[in-house]
Amino acid sequence: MTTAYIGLGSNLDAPSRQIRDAIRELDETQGIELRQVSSLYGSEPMGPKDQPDYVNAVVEIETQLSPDELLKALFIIEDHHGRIRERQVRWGARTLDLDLLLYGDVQMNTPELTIPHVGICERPFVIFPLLEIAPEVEIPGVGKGHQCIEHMDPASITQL
Ligand code: PH2
Ligand code: MG
Ligand code: MG
Repeated sequence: MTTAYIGLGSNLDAPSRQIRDAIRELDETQGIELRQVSSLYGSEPMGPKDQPDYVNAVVEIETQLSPDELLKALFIIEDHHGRIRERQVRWGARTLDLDLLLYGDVQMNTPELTIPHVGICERPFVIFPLLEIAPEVEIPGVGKGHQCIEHMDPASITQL
């Protein structure tokens, strides 16, 4: 079993409900056990500004799935939420985004999957919810998670 962290984001079609439903679906997925769930956080969009604000959260899971199997499971849940990958603008609006943030102490970089996820340490809507449930988290290749927020404005996100 490996401890992994998943980042959830949504800014379309009742984002908070999308996030809550996705957390339930993760819990119901074979090979995934939900361990911890952060609060939901609201923030302005990173990227194009002509889209609604986002709701984000992070969950901790224990999993028997490999990173690739876990990524496939995340895609299936994203697809349930009507996410249309082909028509998507980079950093544009989406009903559900599930990002594999950390998988044990694994570091990998393939065309399909980069672990740790890029931007964990730079994005307030990822690092604050992650630290809420895992204050001592280590980001392989980066360092202590809490160091990431030293120069970050906590007001850039709102706990919902
Ligand atoms: N996700 C994006 C683009 N911009 N901004 C915030 N605040 N939160 C997100 O999850 C987010 C974003 C594309 O996945
Ligand atoms: Mg994302
Ligand atoms: Mg994604």
